Amino acid sequence: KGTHVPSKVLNNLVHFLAPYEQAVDELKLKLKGIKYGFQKSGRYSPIEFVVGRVKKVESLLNKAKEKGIDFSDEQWPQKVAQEVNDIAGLRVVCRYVDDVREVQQLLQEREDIVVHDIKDYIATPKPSGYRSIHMIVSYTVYHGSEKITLFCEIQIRTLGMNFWATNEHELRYKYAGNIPKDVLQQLNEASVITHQLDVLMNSLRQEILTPPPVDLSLEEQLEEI
Ligand code: 0O2
Repeated sequence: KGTHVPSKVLNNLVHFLAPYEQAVDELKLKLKGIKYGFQKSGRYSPIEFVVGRVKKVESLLNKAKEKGIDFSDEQWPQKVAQEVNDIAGLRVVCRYVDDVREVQQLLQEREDIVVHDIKDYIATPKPSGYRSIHMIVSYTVYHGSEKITLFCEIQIRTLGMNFWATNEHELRYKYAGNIPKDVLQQLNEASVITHQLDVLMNSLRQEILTPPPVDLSLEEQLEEI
């Protein structure tokens, strides 16, 4: 919609995005591997679900333009790969805030991804009320005969933060970025309530992870006396 892009540029874009598609596929599988690993060994998984996407062309061209990179620029691919870090985006959604921190820790310890930057929008939410951890990492794919290292963005957030962000994103899209004041006010309130819910639920996590009191048989109770 809107932007007219010459077909030669579009062809180059498809080629440019291919390794990012591969990175998203591989990382999605690897992040899901964390969840399955916990589950297979009968442990509580800090990950509820994982999703991933490659940035839509329209959105990519707009973001590049915002950063002063026009698609007519010969150096477009190199500059965009360097400047736009969320072309490959993964999202890990957790139940509790402590799980978010656990996943963050697990990812920081891995050897297959290199963490370049962490934006902690949980400690410091965006003015919109948005909360999440954004990790900018580099990841290497073996694509055809090439070895390519790319930037990827991994977002980690709770189910509550995800619920809020999904609604806010849709409203921002609906109003083309100009959300009316009263709706913004409601979103802000929803963000505060979501945070309160996250804090409350996080204390339930302690309950869940503490084993239930042992129900001793009558014989065992007698032995304990
Ligand atoms: P798409 O393509 O539709 O998924 P920056 O340093 O500003 O470049 P930052 O702070 O990581 O980078 O955030 P940026 O680039 O503004 O946004 C990256 C992604 O984070 C967004 O993708 C959203 O998924 C999420 N995000 C950031 N801020 C908000 C927010 O206020 N509300 C919501 N709902 N999501 C947010 P896009 O831009 O939607 O791209």
